[in-house]
Amino acid sequence: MRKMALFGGTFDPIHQSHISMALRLCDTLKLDGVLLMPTYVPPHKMKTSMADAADRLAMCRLAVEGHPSLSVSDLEINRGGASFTVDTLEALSHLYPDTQWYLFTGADMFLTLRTWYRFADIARMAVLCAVPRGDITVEELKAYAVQMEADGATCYVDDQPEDPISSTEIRRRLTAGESLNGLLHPAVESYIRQKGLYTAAPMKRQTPDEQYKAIIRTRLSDHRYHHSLCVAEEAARLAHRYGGDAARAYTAGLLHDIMKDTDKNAQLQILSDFGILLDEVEQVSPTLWHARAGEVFLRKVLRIEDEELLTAVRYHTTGRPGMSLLEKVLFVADFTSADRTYDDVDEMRRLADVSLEDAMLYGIAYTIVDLINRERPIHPDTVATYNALRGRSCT
Ligand code: DGI
Ligand code: FE
Ligand code: FE
Repeated sequence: MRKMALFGGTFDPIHQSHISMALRLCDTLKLDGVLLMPTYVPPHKMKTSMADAADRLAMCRLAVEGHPSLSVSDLEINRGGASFTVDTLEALSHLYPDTQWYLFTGADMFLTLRTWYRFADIARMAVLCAVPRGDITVEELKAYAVQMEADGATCYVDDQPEDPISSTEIRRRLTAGESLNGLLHPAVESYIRQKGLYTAAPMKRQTPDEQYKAIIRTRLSDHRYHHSLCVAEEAARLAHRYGGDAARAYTAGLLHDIMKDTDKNAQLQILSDFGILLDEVEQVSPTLWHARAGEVFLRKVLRIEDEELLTAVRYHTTGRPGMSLLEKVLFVADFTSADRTYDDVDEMRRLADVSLEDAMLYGIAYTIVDLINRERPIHPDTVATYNALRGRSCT
């Protein structure tokens, strides 16, 4: 039987002691994983400084990156409205059969558990866990646990107190412009700063492209960041030349390699978190993962909904038959951007200005030859794209 914990909270924002506590309890209780569940907060209950649900969710996803045992669920946020813990546990039992659940609650919440809606059912479905903190001692928690156990619950009270940092203190520091030194995951901190969250006077609104640049800057090496800016410029130029939407092509260029420098295991993790199965060639070709993981990251974490842009990112490495103008532009721009220096780059650039299809064919042929020389498998989408373009140029 699997052992999983449900760790609910507003996570406004999620901070490093949430993560270290989740990791520590996961280890101590020998759990297979911890599911972070940011709670929905109805608009009328939101304090003015509170981040909205999409931002809280995005920050959680950034904070768990690189921790395979931690994952994030949008169940309660997507459900909207108030969620009772008992309903969430019931939903999770269906989603994760054969799983023993553990419920992590804050020390203050733990001391009210017996008053929760359908407490008996909660106690039947989950082991109730708590961690002491400054004002609430282990003894106090254990005394309450004994009472709950008399009512049939199973409890676990940890004896190591929680770190004293709190989200309230973090928000106060952010509003006051004080340093956070290490209290937040760097990606969460830059997300907060980019989006101007928790500041009393929100900063001048950044355009989406400015936000995206800041986000890729923290995720990519200098070299890859430079490449992304060059691909953005080149994609905008090509889109303009062929009568497409240059602004959208620019954005696609900025974002296309967003997962390229992410740890390979973290790339696999985001794919499996969202139920993406890799085909046989993908399984043995880590260079193909960043395109698929990139699409998922843009969709789920950055909440981009432009399907054509998402598709362009997904297929930017292999191509696919029947690509749209935006997809072709991104695909070609990745070969002809100003930072590229391979042998045939001049020929490729010349072709790109004559015909996007001719340039794609040349680029794919080059890739296929290179893959054969390196004894690497060729993805079926690459082959299908090559054949479709070849067929076109033969007729
Ligand atoms: O991310 P970039 O380096 O800018 O460029 P890209 O996304 O086109 O990735 C190029 C890499 O992907 C290169 O190492 C070759 C690899 N690749 C491209 N097509 C295939 C492929 N690998 C396999 N196994 N099969 C393919 O069809
Ligand atoms: Fe790429
Ligand atoms: Fe690229």
